[in-house]
Amino acid sequence: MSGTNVLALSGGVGGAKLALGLTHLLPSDSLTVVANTGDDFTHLGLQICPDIDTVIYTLSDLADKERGWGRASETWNFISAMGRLGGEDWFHLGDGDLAMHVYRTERLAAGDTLSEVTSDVALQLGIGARVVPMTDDTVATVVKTPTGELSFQHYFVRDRCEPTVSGFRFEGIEAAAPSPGLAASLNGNLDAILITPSNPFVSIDPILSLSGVGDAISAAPAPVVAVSPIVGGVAIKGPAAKMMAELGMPTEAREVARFYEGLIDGFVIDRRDEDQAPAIEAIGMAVWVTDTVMNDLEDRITLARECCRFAEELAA
Ligand code: FO1
Repeated sequence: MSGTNVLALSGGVGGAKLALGLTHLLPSDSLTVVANTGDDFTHLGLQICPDIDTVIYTLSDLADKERGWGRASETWNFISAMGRLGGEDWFHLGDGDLAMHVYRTERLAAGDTLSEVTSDVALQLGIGARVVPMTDDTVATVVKTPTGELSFQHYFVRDRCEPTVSGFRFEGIEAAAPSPGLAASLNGNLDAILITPSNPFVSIDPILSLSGVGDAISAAPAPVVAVSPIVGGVAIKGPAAKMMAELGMPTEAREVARFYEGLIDGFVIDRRDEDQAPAIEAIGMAVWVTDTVMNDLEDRITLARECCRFAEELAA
C-alpha cells in the first residue's frame, strides 16, 4: 500500500486503534490523522486535549490499553494531592500525563498553535504519521439534556454519561478554521478518507462541522469509507449506543450509516451485523463485512488493511 495517501478522522480510543493499524501498513508520510478537539477544555489552568493525546499515546505505544486514555504504568500522586486539598479531582490527571498538559499549556501561552505543539510532541515521541488537531481555534462540544446544557467533560467524566442526551452543539464552530494540516490533506492528493469507528455525534461530527470540511469530504474524488462503531447493537466503547437510544434512533449499524448518508461511499460493518447489509446498500453506499472489533494489534492492522482494500475497490 505504499504511495497511498490516507486521511483518517479520529476521536479517542476507537479512532486511535485504527490509526495504529494504519501506521503498520502505510509509509509514515502517507498518513494524516486528524483528531477531534471538541472534547478539549481548560481544567486546573491546563489545556487538556483528550483525543489528540489518546492518538499520540497510542501511536507512540505509551497508552494504557485497558483504560484507553492516558498513559500506561501511570501514577496518580498529583490528583490525589489535589483531592486532599479539596480541589477538583474528578478528572484524573496522571503524573506522567500532567507533563503533556503543562508542556502544551506553556507553549500555547507563548503563542504557538495547537498544530505546532501537536506536531512537535508527535516528532519527539517518535511518531512518523502526521497527527493534526481538527482546528487551532477553540471549539467546545456542549451536550444538551432535558435539564440544561453540560460541557462535554462534565457530561462524560464527572457525570459518567448518565444524563439523558437530547442533542449537541459545537460552540465556536462557525468561527473555527480547519487546521493547516487538515486543510492541506483535504487539498492534497488523497487515495482514501477513513472515518474511524469513533462516536459519530461527538467525535466525528465536530470535524465534519468545521467550515468547508463536510463539503470537501463529500465532494472528494477519493473514496470515503466509515467504520461502524456499533456492533451487534452496542458500542464497542463509550456512550454512542446510549446516545442513539436517547436521540430516538435504533441502536444499529444501519442508523450510523444513515447518519453519514451523502458523505460516505462505503460502510464497514461487523460480521454480526451482516444481515443489515442490504438495508445499508439501499441508503446508497457500498458495504464491506469483516471483523471490526480490535482487541489486539493484529486486529488493528487487519481492519486497517480491510479498510484500505475496500477503498481501493471503491476507487477502481
Ligand atoms: N476519562 C474518564 O473516563 N475519566 C477520567 O478521569 C479521564 C481523565 C482523562 C485525563 C486526560 C485525558 O487526556 C483523557 C482523560 N479521560 C478520562 C478520557 C476522556 O475524557 C474521554 O475519553 C474523551 O474525551 C472521549 O473521547
